[in-house]
Amino acid sequence: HWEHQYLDLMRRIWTQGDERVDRTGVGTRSLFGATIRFDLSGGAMPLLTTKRVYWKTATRELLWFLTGDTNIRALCAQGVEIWTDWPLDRYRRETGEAIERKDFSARIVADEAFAREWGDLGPVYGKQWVDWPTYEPAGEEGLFRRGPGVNQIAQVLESLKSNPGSRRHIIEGWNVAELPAMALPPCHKTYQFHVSDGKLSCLLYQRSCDLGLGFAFNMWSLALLTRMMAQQCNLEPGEAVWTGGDVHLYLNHGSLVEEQLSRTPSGEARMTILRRPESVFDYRIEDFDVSGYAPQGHIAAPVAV
Ligand code: DHF
Ligand code: TMP
Repeated sequence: HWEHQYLDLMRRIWTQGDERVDRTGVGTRSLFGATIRFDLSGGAMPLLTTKRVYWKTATRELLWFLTGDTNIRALCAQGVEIWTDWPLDRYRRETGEAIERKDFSARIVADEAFAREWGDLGPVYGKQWVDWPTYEPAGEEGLFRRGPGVNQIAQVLESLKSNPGSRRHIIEGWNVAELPAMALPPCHKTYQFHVSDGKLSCLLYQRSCDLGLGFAFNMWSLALLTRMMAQQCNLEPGEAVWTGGDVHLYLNHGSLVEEQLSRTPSGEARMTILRRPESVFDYRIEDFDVSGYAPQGHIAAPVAV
């Protein structure tokens, strides 16, 4: 079962990882450099079965990226709270107000001006994926103005169709000039697509991975994006290859690690895309049907902010 790659990595990090104090102050055990591969043929999807993964939440996040939006308002309005903690943290720090998360989220949804001021994550994934900023000379020497943004997703789709053998099918989130303005610099930062034998594969390079929490979402989204891109350029799904740089387990995830390592993977989730939208930007949550997913129970774990 593919999931043994994940469980083995988890065990290795927990027992042999380098223990260190990290940015969040929580502390991690970490290992540098790991790869997990998954064969997407036949509709198979890399959903962990040793805990329930909320794939619809992860799907809503990916669809939100593709709209180019970087404000959590659209997520909160759908009940998706996975990005709420970072704007909430900033709000509490800057106003000193001890607001509850659910009240903050409700206000983001109800009050557009409030959302504009407090709900934006800066130029993160969505912005870089579909509107990477460019600059062009403007009049006087040394002055520049904004040029048209680059839609990397559309460009890669175009290059997959016109030049499938290319080694340049890349979507990049790491915009060095804009990192200071982002709530978090991108973790899943580079996606490279590859066409071979009529099949579309994708390799994700994730510079930093919370193996207990974020990974399940990142692996799902990698596969989902590959399936959508494959459908749009009439290719069969190939492989999803995940590579991590600093792969870590937070020290307060001990009970999750113990519980998950005691479980045995079983079954295989499959996904059908019920419709072929006009473009990669027109998918909706109802377009995805997952069958055969019978995971063990969800395991809650705290997120380090
Ligand atoms: N920071 C840290 N420390 N770890 C992360 O995984 C992480 N992920 C981010 C932003 N910052 C992060 C964005 N992605 C959850 C999943 C993905 C995600 C953020 C949070 C999460 O809390 N998942 C829970 C609950 C999901 C839900 O309530 O729907 C889970 O059990 O999967
Ligand atoms: P860092 O910026 O200091 O590396 O912290 C980011 C943390 O968030 C780190 O634990 C990795 C985790 N993370 C994921 O694992 N997946 C994600 O998609 C995101 C956004 C973050």
